[in-house]
Amino acid sequence: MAYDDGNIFAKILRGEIPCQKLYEDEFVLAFPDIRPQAPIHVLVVPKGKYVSIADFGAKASPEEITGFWRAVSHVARQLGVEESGYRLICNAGPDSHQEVPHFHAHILGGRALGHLLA
Ligand code: IU
Repeated sequence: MAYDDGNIFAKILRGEIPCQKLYEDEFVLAFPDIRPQAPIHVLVVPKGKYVSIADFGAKASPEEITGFWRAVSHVARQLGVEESGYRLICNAGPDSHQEVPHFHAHILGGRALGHLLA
């Protein structure tokens, strides 16, 4: 799938739509999900234009990949869930209900999460 510059996260990254910035560096922007599924539900979005985790893994530079995952764990620490624990979810494709075609990770925490993901 080709990257669509009109997707909502692209607009947020360009500053066309506001968000509550929780963390930003050269590689990522992190902000709360508008439909939180847990007391803490934050999205970490790479600044590069990647549709999916497959696209990210195939096309991103080693610096971008390292920067992204470092930022994810940094944000989790910043949110105070490093000790209590949290779940990372990266939806990919129709069966996962990936809604926004710009790769991102969900950080979910702040309560005991269920054992099953489905
Ligand atoms: P998904 O993995 O692509 O399904 O996740 C997209 C998420 O983006 C989903 O949890 C939405 O609630 C969230 N979201 C948002 O935070 N802000 C928005 O303007 C839109 C979706 I549209």
